[in-house]
Amino acid sequence: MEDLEALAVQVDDAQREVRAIRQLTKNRPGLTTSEAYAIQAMSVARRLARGEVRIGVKMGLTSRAKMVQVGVDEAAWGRLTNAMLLEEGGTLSKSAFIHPRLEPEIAFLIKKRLRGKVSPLEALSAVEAIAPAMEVIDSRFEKFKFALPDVVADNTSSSGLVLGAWHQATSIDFSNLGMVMYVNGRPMQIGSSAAILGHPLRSLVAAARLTAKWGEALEPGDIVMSGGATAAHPASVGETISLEVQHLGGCSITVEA
Ligand code: OOG
Ligand code: MG
Repeated sequence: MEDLEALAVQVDDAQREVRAIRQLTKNRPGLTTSEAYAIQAMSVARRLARGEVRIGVKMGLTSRAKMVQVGVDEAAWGRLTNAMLLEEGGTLSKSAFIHPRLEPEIAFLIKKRLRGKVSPLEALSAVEAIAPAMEVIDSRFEKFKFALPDVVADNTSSSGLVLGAWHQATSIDFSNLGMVMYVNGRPMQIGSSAAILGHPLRSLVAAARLTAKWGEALEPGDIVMSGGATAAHPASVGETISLEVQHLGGCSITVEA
């Protein structure tokens, strides 16, 4: 456990000091995914001890495009805190990140507790609203390279999120909505919400199941990020990156030095 705590300090320090570190599995080839989730819990506990507040969870690697981009083919989850929230229409300061990338996602706002094995219908009835969202991921590992235990220990690269307007989930069929991520007005990544496990609701079902495995639940008021529908876009200074989701509107952010 002490040994895992030391690894938690490593990833937490890398995040705070905006400094890439060596993959944990290079020094610890036997590191398991279970140990990695313990490291993640410890490193996020350090953030919470510094005053950050938990605001929900994120799913990652829930689309083929994402799995192919990073070479990891299993979905994983991470924790979101209030310090990660970026203002919609605002700026992302690139110097606060190592090598940030943006991903087009669908976010859920939870109104009823979800824990463990739930049906898609139960999951849907626990959703207050859905929103177009972009996640900022910023692997703490050199060259954005990792194996599953590394990325899990690193809170699944989580580092920021931008949310568009919330919409009542029951009024929209969000199984297959067009999603376009623009860079300075040019379409850069084009996909569909169907790329997220076939239906973003499946990502929510998976989030309830996976978090319960580690003793957690999705709580009323939580935000759940369903995972990138396309490959992530590496952010460059001067870019305005925006997402448009069919029927849901969009959100945007401008990258500054
Ligand atoms: C891992 C996190 C992936 C997503 O939406 O698929 C993720 C990474 O690619 O660094 O957040
Ligand atoms: Mg993501």
